[in-house]
Amino acid sequence: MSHYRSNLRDTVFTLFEVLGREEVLGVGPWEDLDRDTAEAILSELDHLARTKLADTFASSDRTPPVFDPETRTVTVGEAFQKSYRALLDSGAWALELPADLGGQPSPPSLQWAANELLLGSNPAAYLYAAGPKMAQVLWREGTERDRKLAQLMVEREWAATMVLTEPDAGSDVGAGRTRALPQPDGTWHVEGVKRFITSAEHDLTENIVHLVLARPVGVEGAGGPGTKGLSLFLVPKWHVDVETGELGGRNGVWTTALEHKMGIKASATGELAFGTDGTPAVGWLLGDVHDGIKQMFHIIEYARMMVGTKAIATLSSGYLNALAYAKERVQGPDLAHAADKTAPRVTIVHHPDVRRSLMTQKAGAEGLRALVLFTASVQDRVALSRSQGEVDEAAVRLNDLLLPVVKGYGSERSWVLLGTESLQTFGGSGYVEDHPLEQYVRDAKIDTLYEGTTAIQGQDLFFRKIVRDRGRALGDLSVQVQGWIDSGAGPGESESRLKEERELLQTALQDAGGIVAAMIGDVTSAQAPGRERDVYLVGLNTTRLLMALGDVVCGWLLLRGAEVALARLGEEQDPAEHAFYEGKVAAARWFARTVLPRLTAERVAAEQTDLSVMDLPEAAF
Ligand code: ST9
Ligand code: FAD
Repeated sequence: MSHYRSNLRDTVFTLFEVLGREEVLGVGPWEDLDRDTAEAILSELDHLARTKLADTFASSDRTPPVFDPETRTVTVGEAFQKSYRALLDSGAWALELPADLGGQPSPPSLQWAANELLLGSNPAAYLYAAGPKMAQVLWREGTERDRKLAQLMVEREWAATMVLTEPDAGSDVGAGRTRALPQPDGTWHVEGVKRFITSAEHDLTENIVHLVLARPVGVEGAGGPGTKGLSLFLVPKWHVDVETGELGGRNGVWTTALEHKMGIKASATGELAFGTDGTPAVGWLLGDVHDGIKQMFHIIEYARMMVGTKAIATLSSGYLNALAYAKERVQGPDLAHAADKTAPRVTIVHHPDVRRSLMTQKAGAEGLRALVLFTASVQDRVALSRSQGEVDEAAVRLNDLLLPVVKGYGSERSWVLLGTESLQTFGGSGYVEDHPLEQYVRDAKIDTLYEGTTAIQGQDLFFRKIVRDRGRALGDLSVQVQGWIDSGAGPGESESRLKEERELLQTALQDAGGIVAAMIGDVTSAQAPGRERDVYLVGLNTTRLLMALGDVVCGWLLLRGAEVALARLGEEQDPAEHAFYEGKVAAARWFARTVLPRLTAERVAAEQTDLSVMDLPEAAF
């Protein structure tokens, strides 16, 4: 039995019945796609996910890649290699590449629907297979030379890494000390040590191209302090002649150790030393321009969406595994007959507390899926306008606003629900290796950490995506949510119009607005002389706002789904479809009634925030 339980029915429902994605199929760069083809692609990838990808999820956790300190190489298990091969052979990566780089372009909404399946079934394989996708950045930002390298990365399926973190530069990327020295032939010698690098070394591909942030030295106008002084260098593991594709000697970049981690053990995370053993680590400056952090953020933005999607994919499978167990496991009597010691024992799905837990998981997983696919549908707008040589500014801003929510809120909610609810449903059996939950919980923890911790996502959301944006994207989103609430006004049955739930959403929207207003007040007062410390009040609430906004968006999207489902329930349905739509309505109502009211307390907490915790001496902690 596959560990991975997908929910393609919900994906198709969200994509087409709620978000109307047919709209973008058959249009512009996606003129060759229609709904049937899109569904066929998803169905094929779903099969791959549940079979060849899922097959090695557990075994590669138990026998992770091995580092040989003598040769400084990493060996990935043979079985895992098969999953990796199957993933590349599926061509799923091509959905994300432009046609001129060997891709078969598709709308981001379809890409992220597909990625959920791949990330949920075998996230490590997905990470190793990122090379052809990363080639896109070279293709977009690079010189002719870089573009040739990009083509090789795609044609020869080379791996790639994103290399930012150093021992003293994690969240604070701008503290990085790795340097790059210009050479007379136009290349650069990179010197320094990076740590925690995903796919740093392995034997899955003939070459690995490292995309490295380093600080150029002795170059006028470049290499200053902070992130703006960083440039992006392409440092291949093996030297390569980009004209012929021929590999040369070994470049001076070596993995010096692998981390022993809590989870995602199949994904090799290594320390990378550049130019430390006497051989220079030769690199090229991407695009021959010193614009490293901006170039790297093209990858980071993608990777933040990816990490959020990985998190919810795991939660969804965790929930469906828990549901299957709850339908089989017999334990205890029905609560209504508990006084009768001879009452028949029932499956645990009969117990109110198990139902509470299952519905919390279902609403969480389906709400987060809707958040990912809604964000991806905004990316459809961005990509479509770009393909016409235009920029849909409003869509760009809205996507920017939603990215920290997908990554930060998505990963936090997923990890907590996986641990407190999905694993819990199994009782002690959840804690042992017979079921995938113990691995899910270990593997999903990383999602709140890499690609910027939750704290970083909260700050990004408030300072960059709200304050710096002057609230435009947030205003646009609020108008959309308010529009949906108002669309239910007027005569008609309150039941079918979700009247009570609209009121709950209205209150939640106002509460989230209240949190924003309190924070804007604090950020404004911090501008006044002597009030600089008021910015701490903001810092105490950024994570709270991230979570509150996520709740509002998920609540809204679930309710939009419930509205569609209610309409379908009025039609003739086969029993499975009827049950599906009933479940959609139930999950949305559950979320509105049990999650959204909590935002009122969050607003009060935000409004009452003071500086006492900042005034407290460290010794008192
Ligand atoms: C990691 C990898 O953890 C883990 C998973 C491995 C995944 C590998 C495979 C992934 C698949 C990849 C496929 C690729 C496909 C690509 C397709 C794409 C075509 N948005 O605020 P400032 C920029 S890796 C955009 O002053 P500080 C911007 O240029 C490690 N840009 O920051 C800005 O200039 P301006 C991950 C942003 O105080 C400039 O930065 N590590 C954004 O200097 C400076 O901004 C982290 O994520 C943004 N949201 O530095 C580090 N924000 O303002 C987390 C900034 O003029 N730390 N820029 O526009 C942070 O993010 C910090 O906030 C900081 C602060 C470093 C940005
Ligand atoms: P720190 O930055 O030291 O943070 C410690 C704590 O302090 C966190 O809770 C953080 O939220 C908080 N904190 C820090 N600064 C602030 C602040 N200004 N305000 C509020 N709170 C703050 N990096 C790469 O470059 N490439 C990779 O491929 C890669 N893969 C990884 C794979 C794994 C398995 C792991 C564990 C890490 C990986 N990373 C990678 C590194 C990862 O991105 C960093 O670990 C992450 O950005 C956090 O940095 P740090 O670990 O140094 O924590």
